[in-house]
Amino acid sequence: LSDLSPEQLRAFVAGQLERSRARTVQLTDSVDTDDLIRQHSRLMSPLVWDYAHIGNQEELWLVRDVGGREPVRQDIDELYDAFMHARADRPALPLLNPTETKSYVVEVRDKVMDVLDHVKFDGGRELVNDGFAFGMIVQHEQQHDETMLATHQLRTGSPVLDAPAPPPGRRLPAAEVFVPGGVFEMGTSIEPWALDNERPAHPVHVAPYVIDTVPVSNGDYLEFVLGGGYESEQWWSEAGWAHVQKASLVAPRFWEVADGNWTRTRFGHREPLPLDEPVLHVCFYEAEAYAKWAGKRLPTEEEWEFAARFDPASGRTRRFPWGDETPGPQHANLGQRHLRPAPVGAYPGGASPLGVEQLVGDCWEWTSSDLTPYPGFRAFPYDEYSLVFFGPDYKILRGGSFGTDEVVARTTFRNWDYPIRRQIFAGFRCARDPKPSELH
Ligand code: AVJ
Ligand code: FE
Repeated sequence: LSDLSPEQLRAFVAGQLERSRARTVQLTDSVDTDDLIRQHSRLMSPLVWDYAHIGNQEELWLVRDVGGREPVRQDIDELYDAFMHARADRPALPLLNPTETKSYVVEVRDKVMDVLDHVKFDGGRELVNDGFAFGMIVQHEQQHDETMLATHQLRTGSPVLDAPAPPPGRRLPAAEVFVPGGVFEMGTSIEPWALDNERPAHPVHVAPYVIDTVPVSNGDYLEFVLGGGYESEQWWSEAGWAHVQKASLVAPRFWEVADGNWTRTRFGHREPLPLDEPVLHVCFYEAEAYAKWAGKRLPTEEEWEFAARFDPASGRTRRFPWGDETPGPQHANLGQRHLRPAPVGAYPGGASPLGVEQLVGDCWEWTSSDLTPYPGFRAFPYDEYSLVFFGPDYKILRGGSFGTDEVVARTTFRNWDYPIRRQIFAGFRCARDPKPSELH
């Protein structure tokens, strides 16, 4: 982006804004008014809340702050402030109805396009440098679109979303990859639209480890289920075992079994469990327990990022596993192009130099790390994006899912959630310490 002329940057921003809005409109126009207002799960907002919240954040940052314009609807700020009302309480608020919501977001967007026409990208404001504020708002909308996609998955009734099947899987050259470790540059100081918690770039030493070539599949995970994994305390952490008992977990969310036939529900379709597809809708505790059962562990986020970015030939830290090019359909399953993870082995074109695959896209991957600030972290442009979440309550997820847009799916992007959450598109891969014989 730094190489673009102001006119090229303006066109790029306009294209990104348009793309995210088309997705938001698809996710909201595909259901009726009733479904927009309804609470599909206490874990989620009504879709119409996300929709207006997207417009409200855009108004706050781009119309008022960047543009210095008069507020469009200051009276509704409080309703759409995520910190004022818990998701479960949002349906009871005097929210804008779907028609009001649509005209509100359109009115905001019209003003934003005018702000974009006049903005000076090099006017000395850090918020506007390289179009950052616009990039932040595009990513905000795309992240809420993924959240709305998760709401669609929780919705009951006939299917409304459709997409072509992902590419086929393939047999892998090896189930695991040995990673020699070393020092790499973690995080970034140069990605113009990277968010505050991804910054700054800093050297990190990683000890040698072994990591799964691909995410754990439904077939792999089914063995753990059938092997009594959920009934055996020995595989679970103390907190994990307490949770599995309390929540009566017996299998990943959306799985069902009848007469020994396993099925799963996906956006309103019940279908045979696809054994070669990465497992989805498991919480951190389930991922951790599976890894222990398999004689392994979850990777740290340092190990995940090293596997995704380190090029042993040059010693350089890459942008993406496959190089510096932005993701294309040959690299990764992103952007709701397919409404499911692709089978394992489906993306040889997305392999890292070490030979690790499907790091980007398909499913978010739980890591063993808590959400903590990098050395030199500075909250920007607001404390409520990351700062208020730092601490031991949240676990880091990496890599993005089939529902993550490419504008979000940087290899430095850090997602986080509570270790009990399963409604997000999360799976995992395992890692382990090398055996002494593997170190020579
Ligand atoms: C980074 C995905 C955890 O959805 O809660 C959206 C992103 N922040 N609005 C979330 C976010 C403010 C955030 N996650
Ligand atoms: Fe938000």
